[in-house]
Amino acid sequence: MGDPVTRSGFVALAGRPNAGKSTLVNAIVGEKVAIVSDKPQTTRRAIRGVATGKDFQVVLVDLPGVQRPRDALTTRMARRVERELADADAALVVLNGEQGVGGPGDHFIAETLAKARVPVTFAVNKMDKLDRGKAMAALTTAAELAAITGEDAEVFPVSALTGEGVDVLMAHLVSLLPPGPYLYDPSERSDLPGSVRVAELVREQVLRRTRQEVPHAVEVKVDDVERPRDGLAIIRATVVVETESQKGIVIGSGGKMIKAIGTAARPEVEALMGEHVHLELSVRVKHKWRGDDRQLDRLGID
Ligand SMILES: Nc1nc2c(ncn2[C@@H]2O[C@H](COP(=O)(O)OP(=O)(O)OP(=O)(O)O)[C@@H](O)[C@H]2O)c(=O)[nH]1
Ligand SMILES: [Mg+2]
Repeated sequence: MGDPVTRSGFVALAGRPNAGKSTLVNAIVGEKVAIVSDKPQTTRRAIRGVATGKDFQVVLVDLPGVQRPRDALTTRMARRVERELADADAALVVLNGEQGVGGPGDHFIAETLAKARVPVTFAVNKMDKLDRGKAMAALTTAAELAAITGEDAEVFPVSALTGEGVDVLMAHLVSLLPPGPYLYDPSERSDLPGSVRVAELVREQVLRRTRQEVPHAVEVKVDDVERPRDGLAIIRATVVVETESQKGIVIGSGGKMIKAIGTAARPEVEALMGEHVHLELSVRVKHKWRGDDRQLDRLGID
């Protein structure tokens, strides 16, 4: 007998905004590779999270929630979703069990994937929030959606938050991948550059503290990193907003809000970088950056 065969490949996650795709990727990878919030459209880029085992490597492609494009930003997000799904070895549809499964958005996703040639798996997420009756109903509707994509599509109940059901789902995803070598160094967990991960950790704290239009209007960019001595990084980052009033909200009275954002982000940034960090945040207005392709290029959203 030879060595056990390694299976490896890309599993792209599709689902409506807020379904818990990023939470699920983090749970499988075992590290926060994607930020999470209760606001829809948290994820703006494709983020590869790498889960490596003795005989498998699953590269999970976390994606923006599937939605109707409204501006240059959401158009880019939708195109990215299409491209990544076309390139993946398998697709995982994440359904929001708490919000109810089987709405027009879920149907659109199932019908889109029915035309794709990749194997499709469904996860009904947030099972921790469902009583028995609701759980049964969600799983039944999910099975109907799965039937649209093909007779092999299976449905798994999971809770990305508690981890329940995630191992069983993972074993199934691995079984869908072709034999092949590791695609990433097993020590890697994410393909995002460190500076983008830092910017995202700051944005996560902005999302937690703002409401309505503000979370959607915020982007964060790391401008530079200085190392005055070993083990200390001074990171300067800009929080970009669209209007003066949003700038006022993010700064807060007497600078309270921006200070709270920095204080909350710092421990996570330090954990990521493995050194002490001084975060210097400034806030800048870029009028209508979400509709401006040049700004999006500059912010690295493609
Ligand atoms: N109770 C419960 N909440 C969950 C679970 N998974 C995710 N959530 C919550 O659902 C919200 C959305 O989670 P995300 O992981 O950001 O969702 P997403 O699908 O990546 O959203 P977008 O990036 O906007 O498309 C957050 O508040 C999570 O804490 C779960 O299994 N149970
Ligand atoms: Mg997300």
